[in-house]
Amino acid sequence: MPEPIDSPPPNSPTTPLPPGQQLAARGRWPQVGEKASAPPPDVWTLEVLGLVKNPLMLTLDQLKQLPQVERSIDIHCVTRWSKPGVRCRGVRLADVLKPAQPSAAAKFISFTAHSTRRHDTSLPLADAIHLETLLVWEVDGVPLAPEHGGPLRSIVPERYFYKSLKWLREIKLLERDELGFWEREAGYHNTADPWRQQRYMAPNLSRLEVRAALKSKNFAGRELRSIDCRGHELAGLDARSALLRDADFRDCPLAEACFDGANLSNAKFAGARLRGSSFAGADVEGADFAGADLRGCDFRGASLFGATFVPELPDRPTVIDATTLFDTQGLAALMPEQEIFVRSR
Ligand SMILES: Nc1nc2c(c(=O)[nH]1)N[C@H]1C(S)=C(S)[C@@H](COP(=O)(O)O)O[C@H]1N2
Ligand SMILES: [Mo]
Repeated sequence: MPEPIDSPPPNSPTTPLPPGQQLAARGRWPQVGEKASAPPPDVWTLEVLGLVKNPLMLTLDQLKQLPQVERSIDIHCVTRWSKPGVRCRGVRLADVLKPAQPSAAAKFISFTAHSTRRHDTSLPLADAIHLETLLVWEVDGVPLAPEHGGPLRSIVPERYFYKSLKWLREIKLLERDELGFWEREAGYHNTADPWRQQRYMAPNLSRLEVRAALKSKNFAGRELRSIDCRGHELAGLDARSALLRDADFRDCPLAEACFDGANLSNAKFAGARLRGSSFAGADVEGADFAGADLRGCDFRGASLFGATFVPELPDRPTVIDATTLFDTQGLAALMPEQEIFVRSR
């Protein structure tokens, strides 16, 4: 489920900047990330594909025939500069998607650039629509400069600017999220709400440290409170004695992971594929395992007060069987409804 959005409404230049941001010099627009597109084609086209009934291939002229809007948007880059009140002309993402007819299964949207590394970024479809994502070709009355993503870029208001893709060529609708370039490679936060300072997936670590931890799949003994691991492949993770309160592992591949002795209070494991993982002596109080695959998991010696196992949705069952191990103390700590569910395995 996409998270509810609790950012304030789009702000004007007179409202305060998000925490930790500074104004860019007047009239300046820093250039960040890739500096140029791949050599542009003769005719720039935008493709809309994936989970849509009617895939589209639009030229810029066709795109401009959709209802045009002009919006003043505040840019907030994760590297702490902000440029408020940028006047953007373009079309609403919603108006582009309408004729493509997204299917009900489409929950995420991914944008891909015409660049040598096919740079990409993604977000929940509901957020992209609700935040009024625009596809923009004109800024402050002049055509969008090539170094800023011209002829066409996406701009997602109320998100750090790495969610706004330069040189947009492809929009893909997805059932499961596919992390974008910065989110995957550099540990940038996958929600990226500047009002909540969601800069890095683990707020206490630098992006290099997060990247190293993810690459080596070694969280052992580390302080990774609130780390957001969604979209990362973490089978075989070593998270022994790690501090992972509030960590988010929803839907992650996590088979054969070791969480022995870890602090996982209120961690989110909904939909995680945890086959053969071990939680011996871990604190999983308040943790959510609804819809997870728990075959072969060992919860003996874990502290289970307030943990959830009952599936939320009938079509996303929690997979528990005789190979899922609990001890009597653990079972006794569960709330009655949870205990009945777990015992019936
Ligand atoms: N294609 C592409 N889009 C991208 C990036 C990139 O490297 N390649 N970087 C992102 C980041 S981190 C930022 S802050 C903004 C920068 O846009 P600007 O150079 O127009 O300021 O673009 C985003 N979109
Ligand atoms: Mo950025």
